[in-house]
Amino acid sequence: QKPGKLVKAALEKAVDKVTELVNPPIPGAPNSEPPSLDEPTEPRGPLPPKQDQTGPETVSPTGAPTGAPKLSQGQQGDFLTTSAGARLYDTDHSLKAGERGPTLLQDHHLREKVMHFDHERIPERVVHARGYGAHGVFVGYGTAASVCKAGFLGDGVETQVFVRFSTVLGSRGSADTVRDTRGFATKFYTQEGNFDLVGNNIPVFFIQDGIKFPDVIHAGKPHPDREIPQAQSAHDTFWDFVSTHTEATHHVMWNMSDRGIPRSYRTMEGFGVHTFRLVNAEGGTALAKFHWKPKLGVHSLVWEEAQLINGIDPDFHRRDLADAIESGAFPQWELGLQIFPDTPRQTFEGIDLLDPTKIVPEELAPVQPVGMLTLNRNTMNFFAETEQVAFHLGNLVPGIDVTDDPLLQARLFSYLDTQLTRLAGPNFNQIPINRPHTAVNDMFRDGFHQHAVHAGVAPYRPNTLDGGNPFEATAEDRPLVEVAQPLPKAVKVRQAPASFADHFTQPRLFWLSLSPVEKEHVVRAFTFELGKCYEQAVKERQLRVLANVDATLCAQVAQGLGLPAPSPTVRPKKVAPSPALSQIGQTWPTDGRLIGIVVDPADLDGVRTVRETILAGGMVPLLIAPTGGPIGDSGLVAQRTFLTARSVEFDALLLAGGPPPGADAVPARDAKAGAPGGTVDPRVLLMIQECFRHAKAIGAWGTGRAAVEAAGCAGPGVVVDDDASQVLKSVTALLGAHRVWERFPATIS
Ligand code: HDE
Repeated sequence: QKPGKLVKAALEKAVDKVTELVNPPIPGAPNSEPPSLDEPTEPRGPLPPKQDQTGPETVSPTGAPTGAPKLSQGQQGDFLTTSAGARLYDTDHSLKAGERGPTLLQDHHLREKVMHFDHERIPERVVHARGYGAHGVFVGYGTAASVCKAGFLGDGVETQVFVRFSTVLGSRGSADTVRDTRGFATKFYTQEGNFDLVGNNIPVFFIQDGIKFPDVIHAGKPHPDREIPQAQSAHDTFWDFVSTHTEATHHVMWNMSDRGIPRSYRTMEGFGVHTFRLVNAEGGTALAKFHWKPKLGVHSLVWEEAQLINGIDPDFHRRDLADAIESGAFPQWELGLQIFPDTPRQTFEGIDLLDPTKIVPEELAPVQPVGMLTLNRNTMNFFAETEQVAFHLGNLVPGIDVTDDPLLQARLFSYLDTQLTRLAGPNFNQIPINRPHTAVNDMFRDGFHQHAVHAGVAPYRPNTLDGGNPFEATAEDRPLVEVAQPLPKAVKVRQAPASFADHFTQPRLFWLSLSPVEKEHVVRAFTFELGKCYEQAVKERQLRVLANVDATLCAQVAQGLGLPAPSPTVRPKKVAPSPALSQIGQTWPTDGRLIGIVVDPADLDGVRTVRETILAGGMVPLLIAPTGGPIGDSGLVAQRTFLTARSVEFDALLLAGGPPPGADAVPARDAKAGAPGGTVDPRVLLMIQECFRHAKAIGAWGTGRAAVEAAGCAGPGVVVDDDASQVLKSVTALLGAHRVWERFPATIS
């Protein structure tokens, strides 16, 4: 083509686009029914558009609105624009000298688009990189008033919160159900400023002094030569570290227990770990530990299940949380406090409260409920919220202060420091998710990513040019005041107190508090993890550590490793078990539990009734059929197929079935298994067998029983009956105990 023709064609195209711009097509009515939000697992149309996220008004130092637009400006208006707001007519073709010609440097849109894309990733967190967040509300009970004056704990006071759950070791794209500690970080947007409770699901930590944090993390992260293994503690450097640092033993016991593989974020406890100092309205102080108690109980996966899930659904925990919130099954945790007198020794019943490797058993200091957290809103944008949220345990409010726990003290430095790099500059508290929901009037200025438009001229104190603003708060204005804690007479040393030296009594306390099944799981976890190590010396050293915890534990792990069990080197102290540490033995609500139903065309009425009863009970039914789509003309839709379903997704499994052959005219069933001749599809068999192995309740009615029989599964927790509703009733009752514990072989008493 001649250049003239090319120019003409380009011009025509541009004119067409501009005409379209000037006369934009009228947005049509939504092309689908308004989607129902009550059951996220059903196929459905797109969600309604979400409101744009707006940050608080930008305020000048004198408190007057600056008139500047609100912070968040995502997706305003209908048209695609440049970041400077110019409307664009084409984002699919770069500007070229002719259709086949070179791309022109002047194409600002191309350069801007690619430049921005190139910089979309920010450094992941150095620990806790993989996480998932949700919004919620915290309501105080007022029961903490005698010990803590924090306004958000007041009776009926509602405070917005954002919670981020995380694993510790894995990278941002790692799997959810690895064996690891989980982070449980909560930002309370209180009227007195943000309070961050940055806790874990394990109440103790690996180390007693923050100076060792880089060491323990270097040991836990993948080996530096090959960057293997990802998100695992089952490797030599981890066990090399913990076996040479016996202070880590208590945390390791928890990690190797079922606590290291939670079923869901919703079924995890949370702990502030450190002891904090509380102040009441009269200025009196008390020491306290924070606890989050999940309303659904503490519940875990079994190890084989966790490993399978890592491949089958690496997003298992985040999906579970988001689905539950979207379906209205809002997860709840009660905040509780263990309160101790603030004595000069800072100990309770002989336990050093400044040692973060120690708990205080609940039997000695009960957890007193002070408020309720409800997570009720999913994030709108993962990056903006979950990725950019910046927690810091220095974010305190009047009534809560830190203690001299040397782990806590190092953390006070680390979080600010790490955010500087991760969020590229010092203004990260201006990011919408981090902004307090109360007036901010600091004298910090400028810096990368400064979003506030400070109108004053005198960011210093005292000043006369900004009318003296900002003013310092007086006692009546509820300022954040550090407790005037007297210091012990001391000399500067790099030493730990003698009370930090007992590394075995509490690991033993934990072990002795577990039920036989839980102990069995701990033995298997140690055996698995050490079995993955290559270095014989590491395994032997860790066995010597276990010998000082408990002889049975040590002997069983040693047997699994094929090594001799060493003798203890430390005489165990007498210790009373703490029943509160066991996860087994109670009945819990079944809200949000997932029940798989292998449908049978011979009993669609039964399936429909069971499905409705499950929904009415606040649980989630998932229909599994040989193929996807509508199931006959029943109005039911298959949510999983034999190809997409795997047992690990369900908390219980039901197998529907018509009346037994001969009972009436219905032919022998073959549709359940989707296979001819009445043989059971091997994928259904596998589902039943895995559920059985993982101690899940299984129910079958009618000819559904045949599949259970074919799988060779019988015994406790396998419910068969002709009446579907009876089966469901029994299975729901079993779910309340989480698992059919009797199914695990108990070799330890
Ligand atoms: Fe953290 N920790 N930590 N940590 N931690 C971080 O801060 C650190 C510790 C915890 O969802 C980092 O913003 C040191 C105990 C959670 O964004 C970093 C020490 C507990 C999260 C950091 C500890 C925690 C972090 C990495 C030893 C339980 C995720 C990214 C002195 C009480 C927060 C970041 C989120 C994150 C340092 C020990 C909990 C590097 C130095 C003990 C839940 O600053």
